[in-house]
Amino acid sequence: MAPFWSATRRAAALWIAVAAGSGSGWAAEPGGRDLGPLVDIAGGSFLAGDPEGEADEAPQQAEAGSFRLMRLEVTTGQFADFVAASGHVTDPERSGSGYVWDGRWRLERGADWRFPEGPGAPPAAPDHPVVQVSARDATAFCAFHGLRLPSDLEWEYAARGTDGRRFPWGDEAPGPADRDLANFGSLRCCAPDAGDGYLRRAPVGSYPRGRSPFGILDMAGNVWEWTASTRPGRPGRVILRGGGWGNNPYCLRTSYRHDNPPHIGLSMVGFRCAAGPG
Ligand SMILES: [Ca+2]
Ligand SMILES: [Ca+2]
Repeated sequence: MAPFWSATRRAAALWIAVAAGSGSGWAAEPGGRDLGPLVDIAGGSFLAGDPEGEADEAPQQAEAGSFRLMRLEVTTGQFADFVAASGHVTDPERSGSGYVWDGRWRLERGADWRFPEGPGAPPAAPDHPVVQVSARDATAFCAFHGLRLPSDLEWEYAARGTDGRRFPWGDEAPGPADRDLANFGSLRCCAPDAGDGYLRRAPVGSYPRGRSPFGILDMAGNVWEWTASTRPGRPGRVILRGGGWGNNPYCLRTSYRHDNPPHIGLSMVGFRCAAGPG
């Protein structure tokens, strides 16, 4: 039996044990929401990087092993079930604040995964990608389900496949006539734009035309995704991939990287889990 399913049964048992005392006000589903499909990705050689990108995007042939990756970003609902079952307290909850974009990045008191823009703003929707979770929180969620975060290399392979395409759907950046490819913004950092239907986070899987060659959704945009990899030359900084709702297409490229410390949460950063080698 795959570790994912056995982990889900473990989650169900734990939910029964502790959900009654969680007191979060969030409705956790008995047994826990499952994580949706994990896509089988056969290993192979692929063209990584982008000749028009940053210094660390020098084109090169790379080798990826076989693994599996969630088809969708982890949702707030799935994270609520995890919290109810495990009692996990996130880094932003411990520190008392998370980073919010409102024309600039600033620490907002009380911003957490339930209230990503702060306690005075609307709560997160269950079908939206969870945000205000640190790399450590993301790692804990994946481990609870018997999974892990994807590596930097695995993430790029899953986003672009073997042919060196610059975006999950092909080489062309999304333009005014291509507003159903991804949820993104109009400045490198940052300018939210509702032309694609959403100013901030969109329900996961809202842009099927933007799927990767492996059929994985939202690899460009919606929320940045934590990886398991640290940034070479920047000790202690964890690589993020894919761009988010406030970033322009330059940051949505399959080879573009950003990095952050592992203990902070932001309103534009989430994750998805991997398994394997598959
Ligand atoms: Ca948008
Ligand atoms: Ca994403």
